Amino acid sequence: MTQKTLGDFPIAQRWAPRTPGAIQLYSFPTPNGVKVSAMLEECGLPYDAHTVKLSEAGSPEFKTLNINGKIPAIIDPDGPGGGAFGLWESGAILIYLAEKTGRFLPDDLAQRYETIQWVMFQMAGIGPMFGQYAFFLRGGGAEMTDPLPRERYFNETVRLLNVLERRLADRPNIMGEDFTIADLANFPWVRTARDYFNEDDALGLSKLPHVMGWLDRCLARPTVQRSLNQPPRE
Ligand SMILES: N[C@@H](CCC(=O)N[C@@H](CS)C(=O)NCC(=O)O)C(=O)O
Repeated sequence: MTQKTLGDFPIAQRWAPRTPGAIQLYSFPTPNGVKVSAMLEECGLPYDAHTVKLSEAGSPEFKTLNINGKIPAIIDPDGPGGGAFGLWESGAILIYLAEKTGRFLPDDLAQRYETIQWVMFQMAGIGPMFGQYAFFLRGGGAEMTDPLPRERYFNETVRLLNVLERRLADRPNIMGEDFTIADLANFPWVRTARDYFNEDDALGLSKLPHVMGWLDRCLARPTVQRSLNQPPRE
């Protein structure tokens, strides 16, 4: 089978590569987007950051790369086997980049799967629950008079934050001494909760010192700082 090149991906016509040898990132600096830009920065991998506005995620051009119509997505011109390789779902991208570089995912099998477990905790729990809470607090669902959905997602958001608090009570990072993709998956959503959903300490973050200390340490990393507006909002 012939290997794909970047030119075989129709999305490259809409968002043109500037550095064709670099990983192409199609994204927006939302929490899901920042997970991947932070990982690319941490790994020191060269990348072309293409701004895909959320209104463009469902466009036919973007869906040629991600049939699911959501950012982030990447094309690695030097993918498995040497050909160009497209990938979406931020958790899958984190694991892929970790395996590609040998970084931020422990080699020991038990530790490796425990790290992936905390990535899945974010993908299946923190991301969807915080996202739905945001929708019923600030988005289209805020107009709803029935308090049930807002209360349900609020309770789940608080519960998940408290799970992280217990996990971080006796270790600096989710997996212990080492900073891993478990931290990279989780910190952007916790940052968003702190900055956008915690008015008057509604989520009780002031009572979660371990989560707040961990978030500050994540955000103090220069690589993470560089990732927070990648790709630029325009
Ligand atoms: N599970 C997906 C979620 C991706 C996602 O929800 N992306 C949002 C922005 S954070 C998006 O593209 N929204 C545009 C839309 O829904 O039209 C991932 O982690 O990659």
